[in-house]
Amino acid sequence: MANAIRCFELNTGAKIPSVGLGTWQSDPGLVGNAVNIAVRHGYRHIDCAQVYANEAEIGVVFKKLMEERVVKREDLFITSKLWNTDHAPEDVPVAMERTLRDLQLDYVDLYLMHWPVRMKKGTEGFNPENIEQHDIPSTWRVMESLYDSGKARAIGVCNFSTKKVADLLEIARIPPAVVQVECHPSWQQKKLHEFCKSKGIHLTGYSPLGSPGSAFIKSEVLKQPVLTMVAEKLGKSPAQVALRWGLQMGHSVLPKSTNEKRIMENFDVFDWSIPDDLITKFSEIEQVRLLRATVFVHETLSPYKTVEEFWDGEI
Ligand code: NDP
Ligand code: 1BO
Repeated sequence: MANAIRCFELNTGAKIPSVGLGTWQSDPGLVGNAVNIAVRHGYRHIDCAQVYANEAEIGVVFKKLMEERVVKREDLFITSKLWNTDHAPEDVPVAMERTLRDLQLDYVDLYLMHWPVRMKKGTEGFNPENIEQHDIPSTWRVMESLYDSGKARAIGVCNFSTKKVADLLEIARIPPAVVQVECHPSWQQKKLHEFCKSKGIHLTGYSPLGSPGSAFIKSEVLKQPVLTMVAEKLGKSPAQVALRWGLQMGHSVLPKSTNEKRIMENFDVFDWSIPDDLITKFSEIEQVRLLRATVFVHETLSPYKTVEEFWDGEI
C-alpha cells in the first residue's frame, strides 16, 4: 500500500495539505465553481493571492460551503499573498485586511510575500518604472506582527532564491514556515529544497504541471519523455505523475484547474506511488526555469539588473 502523503507538518506545528488548488489565471465566473467542486471532492488547501483578482468570488464560495456545513473553517488551509505594491510597512496590514474581507475569513492559514520585489503603491501591471528599491526586512517585520496577531497562522515567502531565504533567516524573529516556488520535474529546485529541509522550512511547488496553457509561459513539461514513460508504465496521466513526484520529494503541490474532470484527476494521487527505480529516472530530466521574472529585471530601473541577479545564480 502506497504512503498516501496527505499532508506535511510546518515549523508552526500546523499541517499543510499536500495537494492544494491553484487559482492563478482562473477566470472570474470559473474560479468559484472550481473551488466549490474541489472542496466537495476533498481538497482542503486553496492557494489564493490578491493579485489574482478573484479572491472575492472565492470568498463567496467559502462562506456558502461553511454555511452548508460541507466543511469547517478549521479543516481548510487557505493561503494568500502580499502583492508587490503593498510592501511598505503601513500598507501590509491594509492589504491583509482586504484579503480577509474578500475571502470572508477571520484569518488565513498562510500569508506569503509574493515576490522579493517592491512596486509603487497603487500601480498595476509590470511596468519597470513602477519598481522601487525593496526592503525585505521591514516588510517581513510587519508580516511577523500579522503572525503574532493570529490573522496569519503561518508566514512565508515566494520566489526567493536559496541566498534570499538565508538572508531572511539572518534577520527573522519568526522564520518562514513555507517557501513557495516554481517546482516540477523540469525545475526540481534541489539546492533550495535541501537548504529549506535543513532549516525546517517546507517547500511548496507552484506550477507543478509546468503551467501548460499559461499566457506567460511556453511549457512542454507534461510532454517530457521521462514523465510520459513513467505515466504509461503506471497507467496514470503525466499530470498525475508530475504531482505524485512532487509529493514523494516532500513538496506540497498546487495544480490549477477550472475543469471538473482535471480537478478530480489531480487529486487522485494518494493510493499509488512511483517506485524507486522510476523515481531515479527523474534526475535525468533537463532543468529549465519557466517563470524567470524578466518583468522585474531592468538595467537601470530595478535593483535586479539581470535574471541571474534576481535568482542569485539559480537559473
Ligand atoms: P499548473 O502547473 O497548475 O498548470 C495549470 C494549467 O494546467 C492550466 O492551464 C490547466 O488547465 C492545466 N491542467 C490542469 N490539470 C491538468 C491535467 N490533469 N492535465 C493537463 N492539463 C492540466 O500552473 P499554474 O502556473 O497555475 O500553477 C499552479 C498554481 O500555483 C497557481 O494557480 C497559483 O495558485 C500558484 N502559483 C504561484 C506563483 C507565485 O508566484 N507564488 C506563481 C505561479 C503559480 P485547466 O484549468 O483548463 O484544467
Ligand atoms: C506575476 C505572476 C504571479 C503568479 O503568482
